[in-house]
Amino acid sequence: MAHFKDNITADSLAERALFHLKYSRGKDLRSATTFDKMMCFSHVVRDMAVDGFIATQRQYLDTDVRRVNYLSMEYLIGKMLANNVVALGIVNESREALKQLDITVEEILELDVEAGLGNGGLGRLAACYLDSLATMELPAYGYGIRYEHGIFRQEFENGWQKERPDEWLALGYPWELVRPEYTLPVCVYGRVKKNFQPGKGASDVWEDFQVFEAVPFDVPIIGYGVNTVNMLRLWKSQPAEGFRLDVFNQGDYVRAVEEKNWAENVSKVLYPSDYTYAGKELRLIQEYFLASCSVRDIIRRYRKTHSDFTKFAEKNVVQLNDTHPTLAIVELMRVLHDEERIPWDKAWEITTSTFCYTNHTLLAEALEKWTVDLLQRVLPRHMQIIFEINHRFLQKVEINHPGEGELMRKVSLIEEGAHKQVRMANLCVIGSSKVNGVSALHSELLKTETMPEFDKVYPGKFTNVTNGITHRRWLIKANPELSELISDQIGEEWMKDLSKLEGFQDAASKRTVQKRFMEIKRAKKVELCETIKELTGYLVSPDSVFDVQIKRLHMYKRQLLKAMHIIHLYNTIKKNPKATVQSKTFIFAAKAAPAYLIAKSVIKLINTMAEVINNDVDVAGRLKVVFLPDYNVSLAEKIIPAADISEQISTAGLEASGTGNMKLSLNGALTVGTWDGANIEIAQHVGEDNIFIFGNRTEDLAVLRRKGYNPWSYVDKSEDLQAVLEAIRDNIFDRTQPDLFKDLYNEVTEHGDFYFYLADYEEYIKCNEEVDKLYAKPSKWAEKAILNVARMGWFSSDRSIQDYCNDIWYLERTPVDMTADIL
Ligand code: 26V
Repeated sequence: MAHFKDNITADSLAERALFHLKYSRGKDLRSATTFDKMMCFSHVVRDMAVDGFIATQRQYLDTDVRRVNYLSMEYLIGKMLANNVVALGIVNESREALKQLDITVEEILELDVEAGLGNGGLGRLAACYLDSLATMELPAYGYGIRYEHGIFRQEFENGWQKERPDEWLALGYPWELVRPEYTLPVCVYGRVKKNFQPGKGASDVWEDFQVFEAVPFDVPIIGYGVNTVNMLRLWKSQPAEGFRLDVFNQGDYVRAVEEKNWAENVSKVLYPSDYTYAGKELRLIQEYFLASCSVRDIIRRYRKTHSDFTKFAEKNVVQLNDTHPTLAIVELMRVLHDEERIPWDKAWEITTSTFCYTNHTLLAEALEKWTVDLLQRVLPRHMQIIFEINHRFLQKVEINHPGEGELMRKVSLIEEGAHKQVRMANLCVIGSSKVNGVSALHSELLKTETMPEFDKVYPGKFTNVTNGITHRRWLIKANPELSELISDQIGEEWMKDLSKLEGFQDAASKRTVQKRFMEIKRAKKVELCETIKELTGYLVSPDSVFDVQIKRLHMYKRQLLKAMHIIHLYNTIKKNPKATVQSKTFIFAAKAAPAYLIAKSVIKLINTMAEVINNDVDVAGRLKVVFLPDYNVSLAEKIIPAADISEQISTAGLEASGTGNMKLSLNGALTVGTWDGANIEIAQHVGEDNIFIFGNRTEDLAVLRRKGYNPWSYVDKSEDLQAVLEAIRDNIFDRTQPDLFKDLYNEVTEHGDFYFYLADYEEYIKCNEEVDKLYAKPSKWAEKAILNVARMGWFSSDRSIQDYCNDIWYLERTPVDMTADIL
């Protein structure tokens, strides 16, 4: 099939770039900065994407194909230029073309803009899924919010995290296309009036609302080596056109302009606290903003080829990325019932067959519950609809489960109490045809522990889709050297179909391959050393083991347990300066939610430790600690290929899946991990001999909890642990501030050690000793690392998307024909 990059040469790329330099940026080659060149080259690539984009949309329209609409409050897509150049297969042509612009690819890639419109795993997963959907030629739309400020930039001041605004749009974002013609109004506040019409009965009319607008910005998502270019549609809020300042606030012009600003605030900033739900009004409006305009955009598109709603659910599936866009369920009901006048039962049937819901965490503090009061005020008609959904649902439950009052109470959409609340997860389950968790363990716990009543009410609704990652960004792009080694051994088929990576297993025992693998690892470590020097000033050795823990900072992820291990090693050397300790560099990167004080203390502790340990001559050459600031997708792409050890040490049962664990293993890092989330499935795929598993399992912790867990029992029997805890309690790293880390000490002792640090401590230390023993046998180590790479094929997000297609979405592959005359 013809491809839209056919006929692209280095010369034609250079010519187009010079055209954009002149007419998009108003510069000639002499006055152009590196940034200008990056922007104009990105525009050249975007132009190519637009050709594919138009053909793709036309193909979907002409074939009236079933589509998936992925609704997510977060997308962590990271830098796009390199990814797009790889996807279009124009790497060599680009290199050549850029020479004609007197610049290298590396120089312009450095200046590409990182779109950080997400907090962590959930947002990055959405980005990997968009990549797979396009590559697998599936009809898909991503819907999200174009936050003016994405996840905050993290700086350290005296070792403490300081948040700075992310200004990713300040100099212009080359990948978006604004589409003002598809602007939609969004309504909030107001009240509901009963309207009686003779002969027609009563209907509920929402009135006196305030209106603002949603403008879509489309980011093309280019499939790898195919014609498909899907779109990520990001909504920006703005005051409604023709907003009458005099009407809005008579006389006081300045106040009126000020009040007009509230509409701009809706898409102003990403909420940076994952896992802690705060119940803020602006957040609710953001969620409704995404839900409302996305639903109506989907309807608008459907209407191009349909005159009624009978086929709506056949032609559309809407996937809810966690509960954040749940109001989409209610919004679709409102449009179908109130605006389209479809009877309730029919509207409900269409709605529930359209939606599906993915749960991403079992942590209670992340569960979204909006108070009835707030919902009533912001979205009065939606609150009524929620009550009606609940009423009808409970009636059915009563019939099928008579007398089960406790079950009724648990499945109700409304949590009773002083302040009644709407349980968004319950609304998702009731309003969806399928509900999935993100790893085998997590899905099982969701079904049996968190929502067993719903499993009883809806047998068969709960299912699992284990997360995956796109190997195109996380291997081909991030680690071209390792990719080349793989291709030398097994050819290039694996790039298209990661399950083919299996073939690389046979090379694991070959000395020559092991040697090349370790050389590549070292080269990636040398590159990272340079980055570490730039970011922290610390010099670390590529000959030390790189032990990596990179993820959001959360107590359940237990960065503090890693810190305790480091203190243990430090104490060991200080006590016996001749002790043989494997030379290691501990690398952390993590953002803490701005209000999560104890998490911020962990950052301060590790930074304080780093300063002492990295300057202590007694441990020189053996221990180094670095905390890299401002963890984001681009930094992950530099760290992951250089990692020897991947720390995945969450409290069992609490990490829904993890995806960093997959990226690290795919790049040949050995996992040190608990029996949690996708670690379990990684162990099953790479083999338990090729992973380091330690600690209490979910069921062990259940027993400990039941019996009454006492962290002190571990302290009493271990002098080593006592010394580690005292080091934290007394802050041996800075005696001038002895109380600094009392909260951390209390967390794992006095306050009950909610996350079982002490219960897992001893096994963790022993496990790390096993790691060192293995590292002392380089050939064995290399073999296991290579086996990790070779056996990770199953964790491609292509496989996850295939699972979604088979069990949940039922989409058809829709190749895009470029031969037709499109322009
Ligand atoms: C929750 C909340 C609560 C309300 C305020 C804003 C906010 C923002 C994000 C979240 C989501 C936290 C859930 C999350 O990111 N879960 C992670 O999802 C990954 C992808 O499935 C998975 O690999 C991680 O294990 C899981 O922690």
